[in-house]
Amino acid sequence: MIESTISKLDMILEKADRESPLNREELMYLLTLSKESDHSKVFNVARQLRTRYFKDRVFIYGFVYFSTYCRNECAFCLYRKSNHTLERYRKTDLEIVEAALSLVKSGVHLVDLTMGEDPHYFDNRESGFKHLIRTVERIKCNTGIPLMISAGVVSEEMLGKFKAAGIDWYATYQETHNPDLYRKLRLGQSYTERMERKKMARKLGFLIEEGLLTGVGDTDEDLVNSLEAMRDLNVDQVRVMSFVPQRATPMQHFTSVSRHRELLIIAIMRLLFPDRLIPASLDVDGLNGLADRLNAGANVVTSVIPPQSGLAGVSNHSLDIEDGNRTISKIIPVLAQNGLVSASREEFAEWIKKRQNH
Ligand code: SAM
Ligand code: MD0
Ligand code: SF4
Repeated sequence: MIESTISKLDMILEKADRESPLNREELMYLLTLSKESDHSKVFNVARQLRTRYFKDRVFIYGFVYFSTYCRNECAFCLYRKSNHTLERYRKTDLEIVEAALSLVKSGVHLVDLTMGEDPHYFDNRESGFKHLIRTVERIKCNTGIPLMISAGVVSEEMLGKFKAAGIDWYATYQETHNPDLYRKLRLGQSYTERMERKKMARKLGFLIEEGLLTGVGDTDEDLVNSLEAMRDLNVDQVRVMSFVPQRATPMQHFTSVSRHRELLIIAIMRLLFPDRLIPASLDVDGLNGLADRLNAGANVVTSVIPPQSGLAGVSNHSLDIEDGNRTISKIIPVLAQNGLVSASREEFAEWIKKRQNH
């Protein structure tokens, strides 16, 4: 009989290729694959699906981490409030504009404005954010570039103001959709509030990004739950990043997990969300880690940072920044080696418009 010669993996991949939704049991099966040859098969189908929707085009995002102050105590993060071992900075309005303009000039498709939940902004409510709103307006007015705000759980009122100022995307990562694990990671922060704010942002007309951390004690079942939660949220961009241990934090000695897990999750995300954006973040393994993530089906390169700007990364505070490895000119050859090219700005604008109207 023909069926008996077709493996379970082939059947699941054939189903994914038809874009028929995979069920929990199938997702679980994919997550438990351990053979390299099986991973390669999943990556192949992931790339085919990427090509179906995006051809050979990739989008590239600039990253401006403009304040590293934070009122929160996330167990995984270098920038948690009680970590006094690092020097923090808060960039001025002009510095933020300059960094954004230089990124746009270098050819990025979007600028991601990111900060910790800096009390300077959050404790002064509207007046704290007033300058930032003007900065956003200036960047938008000068460049017309799509903008993302990653400023943590911002109030609904502020979200409305960011939208009016020209922000297109709201990014706040849940990290996990297991509330018990969440409590251990995002200490003292409400799971529900974070989820609900994303839904609110979508209602306000933002595109939204949801993200996972892997290697933080997440089980396969947790990941399946996350993939289903992301499907329910109908997110526009989905990401997974490997946890990178940070000095002087509660998780600094946490047992590390192979990068294969992140790559497999990227590929499974592509099977589930063939027409969405999936980042390959330079923040985890720098430029060296880019090819593997593209090979697994990612179609956005994130965390491009202008050198000599004094700006930091998140999971890797300084990796590849000052030596200019997180720049477009270093990324383009890696894209080419993988049969990919940087999309035009028009193509990105078109994709955004389509998602906004879907
Ligand atoms: N402060 C905002 C927030 O938490 O939503 C936005 C910036 S936060 C620094 C962005 C993301 O970086 C986090 O949601 C988390 O996924 C990631 N991150 C932080 N520390 C990390 C680490 N040690 N390893 C990997 N990713 C990390
Ligand atoms: C990145 N370092 O894209 C950035 C950051 C926040 N929206 C993004 C984690 O990898
Ligand atoms: Fe602050 Fe974001 Fe780091 Fe949590 S992940 S400590 S909210 S900067």
